[in-house]
This record gives sequence, C-alpha cells and structure tokens, in this order.
Amino acid sequence: MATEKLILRALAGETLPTPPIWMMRQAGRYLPEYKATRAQAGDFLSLCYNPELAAEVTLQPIRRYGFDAAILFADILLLPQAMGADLWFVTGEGPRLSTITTADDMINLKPLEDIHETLSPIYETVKILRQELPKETTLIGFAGAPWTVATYMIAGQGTPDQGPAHKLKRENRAVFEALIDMITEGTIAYLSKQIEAGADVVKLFDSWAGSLQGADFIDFSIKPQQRIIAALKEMHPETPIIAFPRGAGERYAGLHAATGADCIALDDGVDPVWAAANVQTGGCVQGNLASRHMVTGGEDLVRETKAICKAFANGPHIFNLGHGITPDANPDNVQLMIDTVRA
Ligand code: 1CP
Repeated sequence: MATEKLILRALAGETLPTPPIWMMRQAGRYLPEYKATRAQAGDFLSLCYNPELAAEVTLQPIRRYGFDAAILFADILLLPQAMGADLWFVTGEGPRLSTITTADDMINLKPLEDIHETLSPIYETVKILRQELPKETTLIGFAGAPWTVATYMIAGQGTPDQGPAHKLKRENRAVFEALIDMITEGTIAYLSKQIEAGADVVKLFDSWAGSLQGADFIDFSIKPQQRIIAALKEMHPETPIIAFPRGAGERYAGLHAATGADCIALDDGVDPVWAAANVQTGGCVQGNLASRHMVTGGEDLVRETKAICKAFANGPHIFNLGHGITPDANPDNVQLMIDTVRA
C-alpha cells in the first residue's frame, strides 16, 4: 500500500531521489521555543510526564523545519524510573539514579506488570501526537537498548567509559545478566505500548555499544536488541525498527541480519563510502553528519552533507546526524542542512 510517509518508504527498502530527514534531539535546548515550554513545565522530568507539553515540544521542530519524522519527547531513563529506580536531573550536570549493584537491589525493583502505571503519560503523548502530526510525518517512539540503560542504572549517572557497568559484568555476572534480562523484557513491554498508542516506528538507542569488546558486544549489545526486535516483530509485524549501536565501528557490517532491524543508524565515526558498501547492502541506513556542523555551519556543512547524500544515493537512506544536536547549535545551520539535502 502506498504511503505518504517518506520515512516508512525508506524503511521498507525504497531508494528515494531525495532522502527523508529528521534529527536526533531535534526537540531540544538549541530551540528558544523548547526552552520556553521547558520553563513552563518547571523541569525536564515534569515536561516528559506532561502529555500536552511533551507533545508541544515534539511538534516544535516539525512546525519550524518540516522534518519527515517527529520523535516522541521522552527519555531513555524513564523506563528505569518506572522499574523502581529513583531518578532526578542535576541542572548543568545530567541524570542521577539510585544504583543497582547487588541481588538485593534487583529484588527491590518493581514487577514489570507495574511499569505502565508510571509510563502511561508517555503513551498519552503518543496518542496526542498521532492526532496532531501532519499525515506525511512519521512518528518515532524509542527506548534505550539494554546495555546503555544498564550503564546508567549501575553507575547512577553518565560515565565516560561505563566503568561501573564493566566492573559489575566482571565481578557479579549473575546480577549483571539478570539486570540486562529485566531491562530487555521491560523494553519489549514499553515499546509495544508505544506502538499500540500510535508510534509508526520505534528506535533503540545503544549509545554506549562502542565500549563493549569481543564477545561482550554480541552478548550484551546485539543479542538483547535481537530479542527485543524479534518479540516486537511477532506482535507488530508492520512496525519498522531502527537500531543505533553507536561506536560499533567495523562491527556495523552485517548488523541488519544480526539484529533483525529494518534500519541501522550510523554515528559520524563511520565513513559513508565504507558504510554504503558494507552496511547499506543489508538494508536502510540512517545518518551520519557530525553534529558539530550544526554549531559551525558554512561550506563545511554543505560539503559534508552533499558527500553523505552522494555516498548513500544508491540505496535506502534516511538523512540524520551521527549523534544528537547540542544546545550550542545555531538553528539556522539546521535549515542550511535541510535545504542542502532537499536541493
Ligand atoms: O535540560 C534538558 O532540557 C534536558 C536535555 C535532554 C533532552 C532534550 C535530556 C536529558 N533528554 C532529552 C530528550 C531525549 N533523550 C530524547 C527526545 C527526543 C529528541 O531526540 O528530540 C531522546 C531520544 C533521548 C535519548 C537519550 N537520553 C539517550 C540516547 C541518545 C544519546 O544522546 O546518546 C541518552 C544516553 C539519554 C540520557 C540522557 N538524558 C538527558 C541527558 C543529558 C542524557 C545523557 C546523560 C549522560 O550520559 O551524561
């Protein structure tokens, strides 16, 4: 069946004359209208759990730029919170959570049947967006991949090298594996509800996949994602899935088959010409302009944007950044990127 949603056509494997485009963290602090709505909500978590305001900030970049997809405004750390972890945000620093390092900490988590009580405002946001988005705009739901979510649950905050999670993996394998399993099951339940509420596509963010070495990369990045994708495909066979194992490097090759994802999102450490030959041969790819161009702009931005479009022109491609846009970005550079892609 023909669809007006270009992102869904690319995800189905179609090579389009112009790649559809959206941007990681497109609703964020680089936009004055985002900052205004966030101030109205009071703080970041209140914004996430307020369906009207969360839908509003999701729609802001669609109104301003006409992106081909909207991404639900929420955070990967809401699932740990729904599982019973304490979560708060320290201004200027980032997230803080109560930590999981022992079997007792695991026992204190909530049964997974109970997560939807906390997460129901998120499903409500999806329902509002379903009503309010233009018919040609794809709605993307998301969750963190189990390894990345576990790194925050174990350390209680963001870490440069994910040291505490690697330590638990080494020193208390049983607790580490039980946590990965629990997040995997919780993620299946969470994403399934997002799809039922109206998400067209879901994406798994494995932001810290790159720090897993050897068999750990397969066991703790790829296998849990494969399990989530297989379970979702069984329940919702029509819903495409994007996987983003950031920092996978050469291990990006073959990941469509290994994960079962319809699209593999590439970070900006990956050469587009290499990725066209080694990753796009497996299916749709997304990416991968370095987000610093949204700060620096100019001819470099135009040249890199064109090079990425050219490298991926012979297969299914969704244009995006290689990681989220940063708060110091200039909104005019986003427009320049879009104009260059669509020119
Ligand atoms: O002050 C603010 O307004 C908060 C900044 C912010 C925003 C805008 C955070 C805190 N989360 C978000 C929203 C968000 N997070 C989205 C929404 C939709 C969009 O893209 O527009 C998404 C998809 C995420 C995903 C997310 N959260 C990831 C995976 C992607 C990535 O960036 O690697 C991760 C790792 C997080 C955790 C998180 N939440 C927020 C911050 C600052 C962080 C990173 C913390 C750290 O590692 O130190």
